[in-house]
Parts: sequence; structure tokens; C-alpha cells
Amino acid sequence: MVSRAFITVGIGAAVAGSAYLAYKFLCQDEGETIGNDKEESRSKRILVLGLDNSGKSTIIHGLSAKKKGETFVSKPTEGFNIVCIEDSMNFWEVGGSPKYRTYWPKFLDNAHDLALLIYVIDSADSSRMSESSDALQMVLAHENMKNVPLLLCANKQDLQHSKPFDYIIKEFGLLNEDRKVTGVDTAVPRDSDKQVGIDDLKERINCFL
Ligand SMILES: Nc1nc2c(ncn2[C@@H]2O[C@H](COP(=O)(O)OP(=O)(O)OP(=O)(O)O)[C@@H](O)[C@H]2O)c(=O)[nH]1
Ligand SMILES: [Mg+2]
Repeated sequence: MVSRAFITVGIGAAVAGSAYLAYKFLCQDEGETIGNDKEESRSKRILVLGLDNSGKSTIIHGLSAKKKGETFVSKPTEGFNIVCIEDSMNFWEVGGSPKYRTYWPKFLDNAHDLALLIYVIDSADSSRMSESSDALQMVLAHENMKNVPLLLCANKQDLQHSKPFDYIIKEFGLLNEDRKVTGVDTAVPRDSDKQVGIDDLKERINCFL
């Protein structure tokens, strides 16, 4: 059994094709194929988006089983990451910098079977709130996202002036969304012993699987 499998893929021209190959690759566990129909149906796809530096990779890492005291030093995602946790959560994180945001629509075009969209926000960076809101609206407007529930992750709660998720949901005009919208406040500073909200996040994710 895999408790955590991680793959990083650089984005080339054929995004969808390489994503599929990456998925197939990921589902090989020491010679044993776990990517058969039964396993694939057990593992639900969760798309993780948000601006660069919001904390997507760090949160996904925080959700996986870790050794106590382990420090995770994140670097910007150049392309996308696929992370399988506990065989049931299959996270797809696409880089959030302007360069990689241009590929988001390609992922959305192929997002037919999403269980959940997790949108991560650096809730302490007021200077990028409207940029983040605009990027989210573009995602939600995609036809494949119509019925996909949204879980807003108000990250970096350890920093001064951070805003809670309920404030951000209101600010982003998400109260009247025709979909399930929930949120969670998280903090995943480098010192992983000071994590906040990760257990809560895991619980909420499981509600959608
Ligand atoms: N203080 C604090 N720093 C955080 C938190 N979460 C992430 N960081 C830091 O923020 C920086 C960016 O984190 P990443 O997880 O790489 O961000 P990302 O959203 O994956 O960025 P891209 O892959 O470039 O889109 C790193 O230096 C993290 O250590 C948090 O809750 N609190
Ligand atoms: Mg990242």
C-alpha cells in the first residue's frame, strides 16, 4: 500500500497526454499495478489551484504522513505535481505563477471526473487578493467546473493580518455560488510542528470522496 506517492511533471506542449502518462506511471507500485479499474475508481481526483506562493505544495505535503520534526522546503512548482495519499486522495497541483496559470484551462478541459477543487490563498497577502479572486472566477466559469464543490483554503494563518476563510468567501463573492462552497483556515509554516488546520482539511476532503 502506498501512503504517499509523488510525481512532478514539467509542462510541455502535450499537457493532457503527459498528465495521463504521469498518472499511469504513478499507479505502478514496485511492480504491482494499482492503476486498474477498481483502484482508479477508489482514487478520486482533487485539483489544487491558487496563485504562486499561496502554499499549495506545502499543504499537500502537510496532508501526507510525515516523520515528526520533518521540515519540508518547498520550491515553486514548474509544471504540475500529482500526489496520491492513502490510495484515496489523488491531488493534482498545477503551478500558480503567471506562466503556469496559462495552462490551467488545459487542465480544466480534461477535468471531467473531479471530486473537489481546493483553492489555496495566501490569506496574509492583501496585495494579491483581487488577482487571486480573478484567477478563481476564471476557473469556476469553466463548463467542466459547473458542479464541482469548492474548498477554499485560507493559508498562512500564522502571519500577521491574515484573513479567515469566511471573510475571503464573502470578499470573493462566493456566497451565492450555485455549488457547495466551504473553507478551512490553515497554517503550514516550515516548522511543521506548528501546523494548523491540516487535520480539519483532511476531514473536509474526506467528506467529498
Ligand atoms: N508562514 C507560512 N509560510 C508558508 C505557509 N504555507 C506555505 N508557506 C511558504 O510559502 C512559500 C510558497 O509555498 P509553496 O507551497 O511552494 O507555494 P505554491 O502555492 O505551491 O507555489 P507554486 O508552486 O509556485 O504555485 C514557501 O516558502 C512555503 O514555506 C504557511 O502557512 N505559513
Ligand atoms: Mg507548488
